[in-house]
Amino acid sequence: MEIFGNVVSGLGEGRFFVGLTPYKNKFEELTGFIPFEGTLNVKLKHNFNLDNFNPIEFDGFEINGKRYFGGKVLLIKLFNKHGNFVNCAIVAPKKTDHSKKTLEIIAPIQLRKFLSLNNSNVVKIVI
Ligand code: FMN
Repeated sequence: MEIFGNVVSGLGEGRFFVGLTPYKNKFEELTGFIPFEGTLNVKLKHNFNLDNFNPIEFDGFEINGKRYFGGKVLLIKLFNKHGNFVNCAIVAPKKTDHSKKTLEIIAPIQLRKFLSLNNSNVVKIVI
């Protein structure tokens, strides 16, 4: 299945969460890569329901009495317009500011740099 979307900016909060050791460890276990500390946001034209694609669920945890939510991950390939791609994953935290049209993507490397992506560039997601 192929989905197209546009690169958009976030508030940079994804970076904080992905950088937390418990999330990092979970993502390494579930995806096989240590995630770069940051998420790439991709905006779609339509709502996207991760549950249609058998995502892997992960549990939340607590640090110093603060609760961090669990969520779901789905392995994908992300392509730029030149056909270059990276194996990465969609992360859908249970609690997020994003609508169902925006996907947060984690990868072993900085996607914007490696795939030469700027805001509004079209990307292809292959599930
Ligand atoms: N938001 C929360 O309020 N509580 C959480 O426990 C939480 N866990 C998250 C875990 C991960 C791995 C990610 C990527 C995000 C999480 N968020 C959580 C969502 C962020 O608050 C925010 O909505 C989202 O990452 C958007 O960030 P951005 O503006 O950088 O795109």
